[in-house]
Amino acid sequence: MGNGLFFMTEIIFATNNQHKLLEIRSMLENSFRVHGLSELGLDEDIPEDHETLEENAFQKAEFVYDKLGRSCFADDTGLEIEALGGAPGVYSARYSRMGSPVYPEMEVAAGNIRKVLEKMKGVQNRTARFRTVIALILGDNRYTFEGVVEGSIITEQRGADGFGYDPIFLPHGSDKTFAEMDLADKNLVSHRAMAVQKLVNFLQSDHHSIKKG
Ligand code: ITT
Repeated sequence: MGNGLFFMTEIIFATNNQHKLLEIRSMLENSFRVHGLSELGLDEDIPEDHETLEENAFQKAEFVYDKLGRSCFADDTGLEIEALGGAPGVYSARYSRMGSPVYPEMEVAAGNIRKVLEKMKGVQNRTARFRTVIALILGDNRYTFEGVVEGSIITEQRGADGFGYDPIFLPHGSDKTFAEMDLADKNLVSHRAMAVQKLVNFLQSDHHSIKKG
């Protein structure tokens, strides 16, 4: 952390997802104060309509940077299932609302899980990965950090913690799904944790430090 006089203590996380905010806050609690958007009075839906995680992550970060004029980062995450050709991937958030089948009557996360389980019925190759891309805007500069966790899709939901696709994702080497892990355990191995660790290493390196206060 350089000469100890300079370090970034505050950063804005451009997300509307309270689960992501909780995860990242808990990872960074000893080094950064992470501000979510609602505490900054920004409650609008942030558009994300590109074809890659990286473009979407930048779209979210740029949106917030334009509104607030302050350095910030955003996270775009996808679940990539090998047997489905990488789907839902960049469309993970709205999977149950597009293509076929659709589950408009179900809450989105429940519908997304239902659709994956439906598409994976009888499929032998269950290999999948979560990929997170974090886009950071620091003044005039733009950076990305990626985290990936390999695992598999199970045949029935397990666990009540976490969010999104966590109940059907079993990380390699674990007998618990992400939804059966507490926050601290998920943060030891998750895609998001890996991307955040790279972000932190970068922010804490001498060259990119920002003056405290
Ligand atoms: P923001 O864009 O506001 O950050 P979001 O929920 O729209 O929030 P993404 O577009 O990155 O975030 O999420 C894509 C989908 O993947 C969405 O359905 C999430 O619930 C799911 N997802 C993201 N991270 C996940 C994780 O760690 N575990 C399980 N599902 C996750």
